[in-house]
Amino acid sequence: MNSTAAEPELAEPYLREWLSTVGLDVEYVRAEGNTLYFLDDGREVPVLDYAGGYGSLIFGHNNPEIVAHAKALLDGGSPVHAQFSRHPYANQVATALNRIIHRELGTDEPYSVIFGNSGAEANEAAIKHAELDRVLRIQQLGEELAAHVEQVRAAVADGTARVSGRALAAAGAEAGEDPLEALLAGVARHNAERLARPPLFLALEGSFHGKLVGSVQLTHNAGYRAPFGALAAQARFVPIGRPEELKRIIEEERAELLDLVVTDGAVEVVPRAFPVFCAFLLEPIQGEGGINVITAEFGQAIQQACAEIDLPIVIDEIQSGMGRTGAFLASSLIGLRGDYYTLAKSLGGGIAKTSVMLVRRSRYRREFELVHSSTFAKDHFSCHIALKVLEMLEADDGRAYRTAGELGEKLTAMLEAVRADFPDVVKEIRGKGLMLGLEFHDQSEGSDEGIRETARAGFLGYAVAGYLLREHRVRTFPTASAANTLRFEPSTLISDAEICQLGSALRGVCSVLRLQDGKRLGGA
Ligand code: 5B6
Repeated sequence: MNSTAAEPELAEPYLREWLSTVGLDVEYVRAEGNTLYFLDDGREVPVLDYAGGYGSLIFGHNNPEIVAHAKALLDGGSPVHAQFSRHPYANQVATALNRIIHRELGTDEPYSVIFGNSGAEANEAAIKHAELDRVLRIQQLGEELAAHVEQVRAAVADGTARVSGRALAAAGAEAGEDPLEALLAGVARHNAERLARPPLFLALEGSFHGKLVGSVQLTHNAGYRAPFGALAAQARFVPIGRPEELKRIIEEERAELLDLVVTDGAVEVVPRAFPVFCAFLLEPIQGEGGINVITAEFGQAIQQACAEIDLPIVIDEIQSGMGRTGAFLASSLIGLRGDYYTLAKSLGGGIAKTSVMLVRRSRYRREFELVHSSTFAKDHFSCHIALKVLEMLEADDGRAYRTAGELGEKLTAMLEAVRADFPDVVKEIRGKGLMLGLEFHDQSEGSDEGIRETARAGFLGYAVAGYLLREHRVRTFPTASAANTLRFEPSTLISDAEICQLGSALRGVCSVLRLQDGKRLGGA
């Protein structure tokens, strides 16, 4: 991975320097199953990969069945790009997704599918669609209100209604020479202020929904989000497991437009709910946040609160979905139902870059197809790979889901055993299926200066990852948002021996931390 004079290293020098500090700057030259290989003196060295492309490899690196399918597509000269033509294969992906989702959710409402190229792009499509829907709802509300103003004008003009002091007060208007004009001006002023408000999103603390301009505003980590706050709509972040906070935020932000009606000869002001919020985005299991699992109770509280204000829920299954937790959608395991779903990562079978945004038919706006597109989305190659992946997940009556669940239990049992042996080092094991996390106790008061400083700088997890790679040839990472938590997202091909290898590696690093052997750990 060293740069040469002939080939200067220009890409991300800052990131590279940092990776090198913790010993993660390795160039991998080959990959298969759960193994990546780098070269040492021309010899291939295997590394057991628990990072799994951040959850992109449900069937492992270069899965032979998927690779053979890809080769056949390329050899057959399949038309990768044929925009603005019929895409029956994209319809097949949509049909397959609907079939699976209907089975898991026990519903038959169809979901329309919009294709993209990355996870963030799928979330941006959901954000855009939800905003289009909100804008069209506001437009309809505006038209109703305008029609009512005309009815009121007519009723006052023909003497069948008069403006009451109560109506003027409700509109914050002073009775002048012409009470109707004063009322209408007060109502217009009130409504214009509400209508000028930008949309607001709800998301969870610890969330990660991507790093593009819209989605990064729904990603909780301020380091990623804050510099770009002026570029897009903002979110209010709800602490996990705190439904009362969700209610408080909704209450704090709620707004009403003023409508006018004629009742018993009087013009009255009637409040109408104004959709301040655009959507609530959430991951059923947070990845970047440090493997935080949403409980069924909190899921239900969110579902109910959103239903009360008719707020669509976007379930981001980009990392947790595609069978990783033992079900196609992790959210189905807690009975949470989304108006939208986003999927990416493993949908591309580890070789294609593809994503989808699904929106339930009753919320779908056909106009969206005219205002949203992407050159590379919905291409023949990725759609066929996605179809293959879905077929493999569903094969043998869903064997892959069962395998993910069973392997997850084995992996969890191993991680719990490590915790039981090192309760002073390991704080908690979290997650479901093949999306697991191990949190270390805080080491910022450790007796070894190196370990203490590494922990204080927020690099403990990366130093641990460097150690595991160097000493045990195991690849796993923490996240920028949860520096003490290692993540394990292997494929369904993980073997008992590979689970044991991770166990030994973790015991190794736990001993280093217990003994406060900073030299051995290495790090920042
Ligand atoms: O495909 P894309 O990255 O745009 O997907 C965004 C996204 C992700 C996700 O997990 C969820 C739930 N929603 C949207 C993708 N996560 C990617 C990720 N990448 C890194 C670290 C993470 O914790 C998560 C990463 N970090 C450093 C270098 C490269 C990747």
